[in-house]
Amino acid sequence: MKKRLICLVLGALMLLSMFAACQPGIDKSQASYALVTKSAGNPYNEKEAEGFEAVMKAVGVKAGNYIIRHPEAPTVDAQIKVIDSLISQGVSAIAIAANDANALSAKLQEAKAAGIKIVTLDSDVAPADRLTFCNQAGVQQVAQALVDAVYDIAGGEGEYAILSATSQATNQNAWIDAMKAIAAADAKYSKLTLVEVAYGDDENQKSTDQTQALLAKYPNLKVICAPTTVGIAAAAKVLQDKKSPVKLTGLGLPSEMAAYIGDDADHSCPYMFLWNPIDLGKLAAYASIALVNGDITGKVGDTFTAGDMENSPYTLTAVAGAESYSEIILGQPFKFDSGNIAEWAKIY
Ligand code: RAM
Repeated sequence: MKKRLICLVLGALMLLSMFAACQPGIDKSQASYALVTKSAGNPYNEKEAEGFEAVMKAVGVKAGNYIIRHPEAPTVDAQIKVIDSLISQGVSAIAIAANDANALSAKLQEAKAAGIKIVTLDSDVAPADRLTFCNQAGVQQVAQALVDAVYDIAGGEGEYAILSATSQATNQNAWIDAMKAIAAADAKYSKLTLVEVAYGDDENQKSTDQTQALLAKYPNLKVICAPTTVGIAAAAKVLQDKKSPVKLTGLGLPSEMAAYIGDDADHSCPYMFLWNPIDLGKLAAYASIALVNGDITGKVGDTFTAGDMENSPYTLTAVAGAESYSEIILGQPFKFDSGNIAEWAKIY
């Protein structure tokens, strides 16, 4: 009797181990996760990385098994170099904030063919080149908040300019296109004139130079809208140092903008928006893990848990205009003004 029981238990154990061996990716302890940001030297990207790393540590991924890469410049070439090295290292997943919507396609397809799960965050690629996109806030919501801010700060009429990041950045281009569409569709905005979209390439000096050029070119300029944390910080300093009457809004990192936010003539930016970039990095980490574990495949309707994150569990929803592809919306754009900037500046 005893013998038969032992045989049964041993048999069951053997079956179990055979089953485990057949399961792809069953040895989760060996999975490795990479984060590729847009570029080095941008504190926003460092905050994303902070969130990504915090999750990796919290779920017990070993130090060597998560890799954070800030490419040397916000360019496709710099990202391709990094992806090449990640493919040869054989990572399990890459979370990337793309510097171009299309030019990474071949390299991402190569990574996919090597069995790597691709997820985007912050700045997307063509949906067929990734499994899902961690979207900081809906494109429409961001664009609406920015158009309304320009309208409000300009007093409903006059010239405004946009100071963007690189001309290829998917996220900035999506917001700018949506801003133009919103402004064109409603007569309310008809007295606002967009004079130029300038590009500071998410570099401080270039953004500073572009701000100065805008001021020189458009003497009637009322507002600059910079949907980039690098651009807005550079423009804020130029305008405030010059005591310029031109006002600023856009997307800024509270820690970099605290000195410039205020309602009086001494401050260049009455208010601005952002989301929590640390949480965006966390979301990308949890999405990567869920993809590697097979908890989600990237299809619309998939759900996954994300530790103690506020909106966990998250659901993959359809991308507007490309309904068979998914994205994960982190939340809503959040407004920072003189009333709350000091508190948020301590966090990110
Ligand atoms: C810059 C980057 C980033 C963008 C923020 C708002 O740091 O361009 O991609 O999301 O600004």
